Amino acid sequence: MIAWNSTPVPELDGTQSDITLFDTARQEPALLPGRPEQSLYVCGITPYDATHLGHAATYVAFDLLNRTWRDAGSAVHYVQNVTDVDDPLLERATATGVDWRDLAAGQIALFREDMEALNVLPPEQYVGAVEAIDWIVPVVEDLVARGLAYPVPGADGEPDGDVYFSLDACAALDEADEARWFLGQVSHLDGSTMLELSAERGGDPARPGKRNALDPLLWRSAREGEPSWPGGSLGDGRPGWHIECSVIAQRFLPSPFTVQGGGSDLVFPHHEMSASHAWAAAGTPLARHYAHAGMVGYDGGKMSKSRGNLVLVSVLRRAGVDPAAIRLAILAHHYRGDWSWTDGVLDSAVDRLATWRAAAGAATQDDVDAVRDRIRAHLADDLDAPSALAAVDALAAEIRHRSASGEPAEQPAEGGARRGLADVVDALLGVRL
Ligand code: 5CA
Ligand code: ZN
Repeated sequence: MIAWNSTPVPELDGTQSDITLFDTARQEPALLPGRPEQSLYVCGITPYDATHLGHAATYVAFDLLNRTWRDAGSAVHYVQNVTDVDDPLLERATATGVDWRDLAAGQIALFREDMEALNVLPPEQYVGAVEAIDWIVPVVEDLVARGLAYPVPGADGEPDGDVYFSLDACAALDEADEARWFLGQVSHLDGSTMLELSAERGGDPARPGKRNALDPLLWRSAREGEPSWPGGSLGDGRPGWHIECSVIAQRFLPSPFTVQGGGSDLVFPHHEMSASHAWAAAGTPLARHYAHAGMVGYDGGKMSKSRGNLVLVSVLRRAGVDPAAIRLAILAHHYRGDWSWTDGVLDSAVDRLATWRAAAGAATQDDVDAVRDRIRAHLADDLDAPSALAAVDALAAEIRHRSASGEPAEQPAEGGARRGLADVVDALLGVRL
C-alpha cells in the first residue's frame, strides 16, 4: 500500500543527544541510546471513520519521535499498518450499505491527505492487513503445530475451526529466559482488569472452548457474508487483530525493534498480545520499548461517533483551518496526558501560529541557534512539546519587545532570518511557518 508524501526535512546544524522516553512496559522513563538505525512501529487506523483529532494526536506524537531521532543522526525505519479487514470495519460497512473495500479505500485516502497536511512524515512501509494474510497464515500454522495455538469448536451454529492463541502455553516457553514474555509484561494489569478490557476492546472472554478466557483469536474461519482468504491447513478465513501487527512488524523490522507505539487504548490487550505472539513465533521480544499517547476527548468527555462529537481533521481543513494550527494545538499538550479538544484550544493555536510567523522575520542567527538548542533539550526529555513551544513563545515575546523598544536589528540569520526559525520549527516540531 502506498503511504503519503512529505516535503524534505530541513537540515539543521548540530545534533540531538540521546533521549528519554516513558516506557509503558518498564513503567518509567527509559534512556534510548543513540543508534545509527532506530526502528518504529505505530499501530495504524482501522479505516471505517475519518481521522479524528485523537488519531491525529497519536501520529503527531510519534512523528516527534521520528523527527527527534533523525535530528540525532539516526536513520529511522518506520512501519505502520492499516487494519483494512476487521469486525468494526465490516460492521460499519453492513450498517451503511457500503462495500467494506470501498469504505476502507475512501477512509485511507482521507487519512493520507490528513497526514500530509499535518506534516507527519510517512512510514517506509505502509501495510494493510489484507496484504499481510499470506505472511500470517504460515505463522499461525506453525503456532498450531507447536501447541501454542488451538482450534475451538463452533458455538451457536458458527463453524468449527476458529484458532486461538494459548497464553498459558506461551508463558511456559523458555521460563528461564529473562527476556521472555509473560502476561502483564506490557500492561502490568491485574486479571480482572484484563478480562474487562478484553471484552471492551475486541476480545471474547466468554467464548466457550477457550483454554484461558483471555486467549486471543488468531484465525477466524470463514462465515457466510464475510470476506475470507485461503488459510492453508487452517481453512478459509481471516486473521485476528494482534497477529496482524506482530507479523507485519517482525517481517519488516529488526527483532526486537526500538519502539512500539500507539494510543493508550492499545496497551491491553493489543500490545500485550502482539508481544506474546512475537515471542511465541520468533523467541525474541517484539520491541525494546512500548510508548503510548494519551486519549483525546471532546469538551471533557469521550470523542465518539455515537455521541456525534467527532472532530475530524478533514472537516477542519475544509473549513479553512490552517493544518499548522491543528498541529500546534496538538503539540500544546504533552503526548502522554489525556486531554480534551475545545474551540479554545484551536483559537489559542491560531494566535500562536500568527505570533510565531510575525516573529520569524526578525529572528537573528543567535536567536535561532539558541531556540533550536532549547527545543532539542525539551524534546530529548520525553518529547516535551509544550515546553518546546514555550521556548519559541519566549523568543517571539523577546523579539516583539526588541522591536517595540526600537533596538536596532542585529545581524539577520544566514540566508534570511525568517528561513532560519522556520527551518528549526519545521524540522523539529513539524510546524510550517
Ligand atoms: N487499527 C488499530 C490499531 S492496529 C486501531 O486501533 N485503529 S484506530 O483507528 O482505532 O486507532 C488508530 C490509532 O489512533 C491507534 O494508535 C489508537 O491507539 C489511536 N487512537 C484512537 N482513538 C484515540 C483517541 N481518542 N486519542 C488518541 N489516540 C487515539
Ligand atoms: Zn496494531
